[in-house]
Amino acid sequence: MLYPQQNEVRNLLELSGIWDFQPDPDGAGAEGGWAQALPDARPIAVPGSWNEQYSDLRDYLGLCWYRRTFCVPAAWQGSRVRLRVGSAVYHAEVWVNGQRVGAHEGGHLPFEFDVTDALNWHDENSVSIAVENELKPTRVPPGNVPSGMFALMGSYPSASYDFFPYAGLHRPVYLYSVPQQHIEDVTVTTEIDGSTGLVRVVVDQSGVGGSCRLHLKDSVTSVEATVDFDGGRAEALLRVEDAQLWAPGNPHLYELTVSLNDGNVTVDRYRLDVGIRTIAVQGDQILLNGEPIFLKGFGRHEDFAISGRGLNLPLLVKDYSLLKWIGANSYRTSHYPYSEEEMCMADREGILIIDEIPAVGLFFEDDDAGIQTRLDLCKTQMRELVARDKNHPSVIMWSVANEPFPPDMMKRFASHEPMPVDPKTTDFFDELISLTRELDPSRLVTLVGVHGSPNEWHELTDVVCINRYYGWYSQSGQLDEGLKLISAELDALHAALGKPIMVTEFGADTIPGSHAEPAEMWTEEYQVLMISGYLDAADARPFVAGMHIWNFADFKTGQGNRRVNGYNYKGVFTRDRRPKMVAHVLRKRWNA
Ligand code: BDP
Repeated sequence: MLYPQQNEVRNLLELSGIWDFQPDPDGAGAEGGWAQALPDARPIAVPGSWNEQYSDLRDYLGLCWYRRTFCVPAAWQGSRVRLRVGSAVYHAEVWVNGQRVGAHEGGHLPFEFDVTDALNWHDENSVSIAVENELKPTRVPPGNVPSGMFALMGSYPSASYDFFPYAGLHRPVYLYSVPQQHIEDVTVTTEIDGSTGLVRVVVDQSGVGGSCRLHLKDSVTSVEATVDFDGGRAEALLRVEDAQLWAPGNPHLYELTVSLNDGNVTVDRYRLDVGIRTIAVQGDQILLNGEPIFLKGFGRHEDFAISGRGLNLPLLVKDYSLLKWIGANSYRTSHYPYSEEEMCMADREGILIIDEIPAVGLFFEDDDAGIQTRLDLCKTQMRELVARDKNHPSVIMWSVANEPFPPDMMKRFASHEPMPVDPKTTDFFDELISLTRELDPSRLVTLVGVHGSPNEWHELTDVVCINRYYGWYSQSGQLDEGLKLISAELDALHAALGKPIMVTEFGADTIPGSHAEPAEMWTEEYQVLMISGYLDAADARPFVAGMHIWNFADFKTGQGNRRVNGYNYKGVFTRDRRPKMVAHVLRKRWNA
């Protein structure tokens, strides 16, 4: 799915801004009744989360209506016009001029509808979007799950995950035009042959016939090819001699221009950045461009005061500057896809991404129909994510889930030995991982396991990713004991699985300004000792291919007896991006 673009042929109108807005707890606007007009509208910012903009809506996750008007430039007549929503959490239904144009389930991923036939060309138009984020066990991520860990912890609102269930239109809304015959999709994959970069480009168009001109260039290179469409598809291999490879430290990007030609006339055009790089696993190492790479970085969140989970561009720039400052080379989009603007920034700044679907808090205790519903949703989300992010060189690995809970979770928490798991759960991930590999054979696939996650699940993946909190949730206050256990478990996992291992989460809640000697839980000293201890354990084991600290910054959660102020305080930075003591320790270590 191509990101909308303004160029010589295509046009773009961003509809972000202040919209009319009204909560609809009783469903009074049902069947699109409120798509004509909102009876008692108040203003709201798009993008943004409604929970941060109005006190009475902080915990409200039911239906809300967004509405605004716009005019379409006359020059767009004759084109196809699409309405594109970057992210609506969790379910959205869309009307243009009172006419229903479609619906989408699942947050954090873009969707679009062709609205050409619903538009007024000589008058104002309206768009209405009804959004709700009700927490239900059969959604991904689930909520209001009656049993299991999250039910026990009793967090409010009752999400099955440890971050605030922000709701609303979180990313820009665009109206854009494409010509009648247009480029529908472009897929780029790269390989390396000696000093030559091989760039395979597949172009899909809406019609048939015509030719496709490809031009790949940077300041020294210019490679061109023209190929005829075979039906709706054209395919070419571009050879770049003395290619500059894309990698952290030198994230070199070439610009690819794709032109759809009918005879001598260019009917459509699309440009995208291309990074030439390969990613693979060999034995117990991750190889980027054929060389071992160690992933240093974080799990993160899209989270900030007032903007909530809404796209916040100054925050995005600030976070990348801090990632550079501290010497990180990677992060995971825990626990949902981040904005496309984030992915472009990662390409440009040379940050490696583990790209995760919103499959957090998966469980297996309900009936087969419930499990199947979640599997189908996970598959849809993976299809949508790969379609969105397949051309980003920064994305090196897909993550199919974070911490799915095996059925006998409580026993597993107590045990330090691997326990066999119900094969139906392994089949679930086998199906999801096989689909992911089919969708994109060029990248790695992982599943991020909770303490006690079965080896059978990790056997399915390219890289073993585990989240561990020895010294925090278990062995509390006994770091030495905790560090012995993480070391022993890393060795056992390596002996059993023989693959690269990453610890994708480890960390300690830390109240900034809290100190103790000797170190105690919640102090800055304890965070320093815990994170340093885990990093030392990894350094002593060459099969550990990466360490991601939980979390980059403090973030908002629901209310619960383990979450002071409704925050998770495991950030290396505070929520307003001030460094805690450990940030300086990491900066020295990662820049050494
Ligand atoms: C892990 C989860 C993460 C939590 C973290 C924590 O993957 O979302 O925020 O624990 O408890 O289990 O801090």
